[in-house]
Amino acid sequence: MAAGFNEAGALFDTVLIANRGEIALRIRRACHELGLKTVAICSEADRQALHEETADTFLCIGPANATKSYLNKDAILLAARLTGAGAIHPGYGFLSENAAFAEATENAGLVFIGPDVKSIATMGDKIAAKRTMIAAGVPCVPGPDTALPDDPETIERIAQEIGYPVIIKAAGGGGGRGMRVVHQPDALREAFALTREEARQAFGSAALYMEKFLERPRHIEIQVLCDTHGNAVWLGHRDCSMQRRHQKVVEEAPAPGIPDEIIQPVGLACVEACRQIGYRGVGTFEFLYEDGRFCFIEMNTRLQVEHPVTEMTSGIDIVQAQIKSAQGKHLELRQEDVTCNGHSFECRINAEDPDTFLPSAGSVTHVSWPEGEGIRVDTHIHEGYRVSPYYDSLIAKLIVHAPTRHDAISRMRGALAEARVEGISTNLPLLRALFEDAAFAKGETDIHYLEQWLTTWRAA
Ligand code: MV4
Repeated sequence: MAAGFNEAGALFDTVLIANRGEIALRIRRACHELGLKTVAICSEADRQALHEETADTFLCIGPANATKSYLNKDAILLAARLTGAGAIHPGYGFLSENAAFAEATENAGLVFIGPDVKSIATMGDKIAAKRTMIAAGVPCVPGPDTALPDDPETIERIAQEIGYPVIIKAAGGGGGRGMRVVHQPDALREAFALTREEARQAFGSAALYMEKFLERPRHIEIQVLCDTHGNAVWLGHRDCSMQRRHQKVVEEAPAPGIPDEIIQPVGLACVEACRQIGYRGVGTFEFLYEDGRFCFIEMNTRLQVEHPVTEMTSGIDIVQAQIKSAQGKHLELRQEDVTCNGHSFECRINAEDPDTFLPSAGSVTHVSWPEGEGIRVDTHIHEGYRVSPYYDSLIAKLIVHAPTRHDAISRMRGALAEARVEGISTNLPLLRALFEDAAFAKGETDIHYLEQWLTTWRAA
């Protein structure tokens, strides 16, 4: 028997789910549908919840503080060894894009359900990522694909060549961390020095790069799916512009109003990039879209929170597909088999204070979800569930699918009206108001829209 294979000749038959909340349940469901056993892990803060809701094997691996539990590599690998798990699914957040954890998992003889270590490391370095994309023909934001030097004159020359405004970003940043916009030459030196120091402190790498700053872009992303045999497809696109402080609030698929002939070559370039780097599993290419042009900014090497909107439009179970790819299975579909239908929205329902946006912990006294055609709810909460203050405030994702964008908005309005979560405060009132907004209904909103809208909504 080849190394790494179990008695049945499969790479693994048990998956340890190294996450919590709705995504842990989502992954468990996909595993069971594929005939795989699962092992759950939890922190002391989540122990009660797992006791109440799961018949699965579960191990409490550490205290509430995620550093000592969901981020504790050794504890997770030990849990896998003790339970006989053959693979680890990291979900999103936590260790999902941690190349060192992926490597330690493979060194322990286990399968990491995600891309290869080198792809994770390359995309974690935003300069290396950009260089990779340029080589593959993916359109990028104007600016060099090399780190900035220390010499002020050279930096000033680079900024002149790009044209103001520019943005300085940390190579080790991403997701909105470690970046600074510069509007005119006299602000460049200080912005550079401050970002350099932040990068050194926060990311362990002082490397910085510079780009043209796009002022009113939309955030559009492309979902890819790859096997380990050189096959890759893209599953359409999503618009994730409705965000506040880099936290997405509503996502939709497809991104509205994007001409097919503009996005097609971009999707094909993403697929080509995946082939060139030997990417495996699922991934997301993030773009800024402005004036009819796509500019790559980052690649996420994990399953994303908003994957359901693409599942709804493509009809493909992305989590199952990701796991099958990790099992070494051949991609069952070619690009021409991928057809996206209708329109889907996802609302992220957060346990948060409507005024301060601070997480609101407490006991859920009542919960009821809408049901019906084209409605899906991904959640881990139930009556009596105690929302703990330690983790992300996401408590549910309300997802709808309908033939047109207009129908999907109506369906979401009805679904939001029916949704009830009592005992804790949530952003449901905000979401209901947002789905009545005219500009949002037209699909004309950029990445700054929600924050502007919130200032008027909160004043009202
Ligand atoms: C930018 C940009 C404008 N121009 N890069 C923020 C998160 C990180 N992924 C990259 N980000 C941005 N990069 C250039 N050249 C504006 C943002 C940005 C943003 C991007 C996507 C979604 C929301 C955003 C909110 C503020 C700024």
